Amino acid sequence: MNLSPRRTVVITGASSGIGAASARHLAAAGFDLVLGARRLDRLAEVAEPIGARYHELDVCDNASVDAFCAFVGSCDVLINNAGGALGLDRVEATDEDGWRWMFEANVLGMVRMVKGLLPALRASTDAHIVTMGSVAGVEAYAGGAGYNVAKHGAHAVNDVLRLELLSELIRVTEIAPGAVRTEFSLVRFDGDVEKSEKPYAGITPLTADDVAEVVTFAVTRPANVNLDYIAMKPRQQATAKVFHREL
Ligand code: NJP
Repeated sequence: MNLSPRRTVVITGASSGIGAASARHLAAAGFDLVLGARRLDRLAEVAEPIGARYHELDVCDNASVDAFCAFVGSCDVLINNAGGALGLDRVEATDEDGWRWMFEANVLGMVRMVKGLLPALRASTDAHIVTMGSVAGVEAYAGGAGYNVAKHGAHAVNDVLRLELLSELIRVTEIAPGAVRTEFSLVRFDGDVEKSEKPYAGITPLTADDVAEVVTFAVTRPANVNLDYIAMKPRQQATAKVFHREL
């Protein structure tokens, strides 16, 4: 049993965007943090100012996940945030490698982390698994198939975990944002700045801090409360692709 009064949160994909913002918010809320991502320099920039421990992590690689989980030690809250989208192609133009990466990162990456940290979570008196899903995990859109498949998959795994871990009282929460201004779009469009700006044209998107506040709220509820699924979007977004743009 981990009897430390300070709870430890592990965040994957903490080198930028929502993961980095969540690290800052949760550190301010009094949690101990262990952060993982592939870009160590960026991870250090997030971790060092807030006194977080950090270690290189590629959730697509079993050996990397094993090494990271060995480094973690105790864990009360696992935040599966690592992931993202690649491309916006019609099904007929499917890039299979892109689909494979999305499935690896968003679905199997989460599964590997859960498998790796379940022993530590089981040793906690109040364990919680939070996963960053997406509006794309419950809604399809043209050009979204590869990402839709991945985030629908992550959504399903979350629902399964909530059932399988029920008798162990491990909380399972999915947070599903709409448009958030992070590096997400730049990654999706392979560094093409012009294309990556288009989803934000004429709207005020969510910020990573907006989502981090919700992450913090979810993991600071009393132990008897589980927030199963939280959808959040900018005021100007109604569905995955329907926006009120002021152009
Ligand atoms: O994007 P970004 P977000 N192993 O690109 C890491 C979901 N979401 O913060 O490894 C380990 O700034 C990567 O780190 P690095 C989205 O699907 C977003 O928006 O150093 N880490 C970076 O820290 C994702 O699940 C929006 O490159 C890996 C982080 O992931 C989550 O929100 C909308 C990794 C990505 O940060 C955070 O994304 C939505 C790997 N193999 C859902 N691959 C949105 N922004 O609009 C990537 O519905 N990372």
